[in-house]
Amino acid sequence: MLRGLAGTWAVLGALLWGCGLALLQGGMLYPQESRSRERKELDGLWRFRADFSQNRRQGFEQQWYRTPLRESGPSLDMPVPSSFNDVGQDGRLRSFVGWVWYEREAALPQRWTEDLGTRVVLRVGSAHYYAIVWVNGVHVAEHEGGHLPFEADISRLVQSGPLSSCRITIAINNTLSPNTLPPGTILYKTDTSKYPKGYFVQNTNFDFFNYAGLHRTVLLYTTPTAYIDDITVATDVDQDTGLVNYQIVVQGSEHFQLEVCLLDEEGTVVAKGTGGRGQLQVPSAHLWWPYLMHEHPAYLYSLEVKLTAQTAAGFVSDFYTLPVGIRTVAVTQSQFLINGKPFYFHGVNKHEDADIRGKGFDWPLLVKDFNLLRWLGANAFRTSHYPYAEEVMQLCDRYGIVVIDESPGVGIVLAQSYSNVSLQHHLEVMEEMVRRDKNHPSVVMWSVANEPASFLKPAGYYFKTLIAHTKALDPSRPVTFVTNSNYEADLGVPYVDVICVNSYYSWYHDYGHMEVIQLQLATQFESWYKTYQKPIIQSEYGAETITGFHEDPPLMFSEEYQKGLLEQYHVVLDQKRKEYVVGELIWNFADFMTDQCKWQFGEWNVPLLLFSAPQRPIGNRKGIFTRQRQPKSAAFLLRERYWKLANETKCHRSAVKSQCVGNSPLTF
Ligand code: BDP
Repeated sequence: MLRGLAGTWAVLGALLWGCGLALLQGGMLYPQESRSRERKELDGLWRFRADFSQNRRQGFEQQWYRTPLRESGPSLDMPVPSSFNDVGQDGRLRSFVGWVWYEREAALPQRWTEDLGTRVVLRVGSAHYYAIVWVNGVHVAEHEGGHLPFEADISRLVQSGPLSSCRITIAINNTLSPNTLPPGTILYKTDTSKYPKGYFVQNTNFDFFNYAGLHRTVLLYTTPTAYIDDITVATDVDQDTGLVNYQIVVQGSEHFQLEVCLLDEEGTVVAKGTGGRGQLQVPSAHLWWPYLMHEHPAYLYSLEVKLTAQTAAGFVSDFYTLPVGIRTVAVTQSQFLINGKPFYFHGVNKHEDADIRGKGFDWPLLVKDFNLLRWLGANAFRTSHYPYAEEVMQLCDRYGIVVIDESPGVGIVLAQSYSNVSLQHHLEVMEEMVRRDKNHPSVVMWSVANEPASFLKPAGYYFKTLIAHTKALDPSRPVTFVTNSNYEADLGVPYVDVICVNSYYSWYHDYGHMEVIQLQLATQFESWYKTYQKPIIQSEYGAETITGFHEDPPLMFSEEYQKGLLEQYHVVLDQKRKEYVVGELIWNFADFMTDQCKWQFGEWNVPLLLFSAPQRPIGNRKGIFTRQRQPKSAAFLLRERYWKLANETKCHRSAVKSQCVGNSPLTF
């Protein structure tokens, strides 16, 4: 039986999506080249300086943005995209908290500076956490939040005189407060017998390193002065006809025409339309199916949009092509449906994290990760615990990897982080996130937070408001947050569509006692289901493992223990997935960096010799792959399981067979 509102997305979503859009001001289309648009990436070496002054404000006091950075003091070479923390040899930079300054010159093509019909935009993919941007010393943008893009129209600046280049300065501050997302606190240590004057540290309540810097591409792109500002697509299916509802926002002209054209993968036009809003009908549509669920997963159409607009300078045209996957998402009391078929999430939680570059975007790493995901037979991941790079989402669309798209709402555990100031910011972050990711067919659910203290009194109002707002922004997708609270105490779960629950049985308690896992896990599922009658995803489970550490019978931290613990979970998951459990996501895809503390290893009394190079006694080792993406024993176990699950839940047996290439664990 379809449950209330949740079950009606497939129908209502298509009708209501226009309402949500009204809440979103301005678009954030991925910058692409087209007949009317150029793009110039500014990746490479930037000049860099960390402001080590006592109050971290010397850069503002001396106005470092007014002149080239080399004139106000020494600077370093800093690669972009990359975190700044791990590339240098200065230990102070690794744990630096405060303002850092980036700068580079960008050469400007003559047409960009002379053609007043060209709009030049500066776009920053991700600057963690707070950023201020100047072009030639003029303030052009400010942005809060480290994981989502922002941009500034700099046409006037670069077209104001004969310029062949411009100087871009970006100041970034990684300081977190109880009201930022994620939250954090600065702790001043005032005991002068132990700490120098003004000494402070930053505390966080999340388990990953607070890498900072310019993490994604910074670029310049152009559009005509009248341009396609935003496109929103919501799809539906009627019998075998695909319905593509579209809405287009134009800026820069009141007088324009829009033509839209939907092309299949062969380049054949399958539907056409005109105007800023409408529905395209695609008879015998190829649906967008998840990886391993269909013989042709991830089918993408192309929506070509052409704008012809009247401007003071005459008629201009703008072209933008959006990949479109036709699919539906719905939730029942016990199922998650994609295209009306039960979908079981078998996948991973990830982090944007790697050696040296930290959270910096890196194509080889990205492609390696997707190859590993497909090798594993994973059909889904959660963007734990913040939105990932846009290129990641694009690959998910192309490969059929289903995404639970999570906001940076991680570590919301202090009462102050439930204040109105925090809530207002969280609502804005959800707006930015929905605006950026709304058109990805791979995104099937929004997660507004991870493991908040959802048992605290203000959590009820907070999550009610946050989830309602997210649904208003996008009525076409279910909304959740990931909980580790007790089912009786959780005040946020009444508002979610799918219950996502994390547990670490026999890891954070009952150390070494894997024999209790089945009972505890079954009780967990039954309690949640009895209370809410909503589908459940085991959104995290796992164990820390040091590659090459073997103990049989299994001991904690050994490869055998990680495998054994997972196997205990799988027994219960196999029972409950026949009822209402709709997914399992391992924690974690790969080992990742965390703050230094005694927690990760010291407390566990693991022999020190285990930490000889290349192992380091830091970081979270719950990966089924190492940080360098090499498999631990558990990866092979999961691989066998995921391919088996795919085989059971596929729509067509041939679907899996055709993709079961190489040395896949399945036999036919
Ligand atoms: C969960 C968190 C995750 C941690 C994991 C762990 O959601 O971020 O890394 O535990 O402790 O509570 O490994």
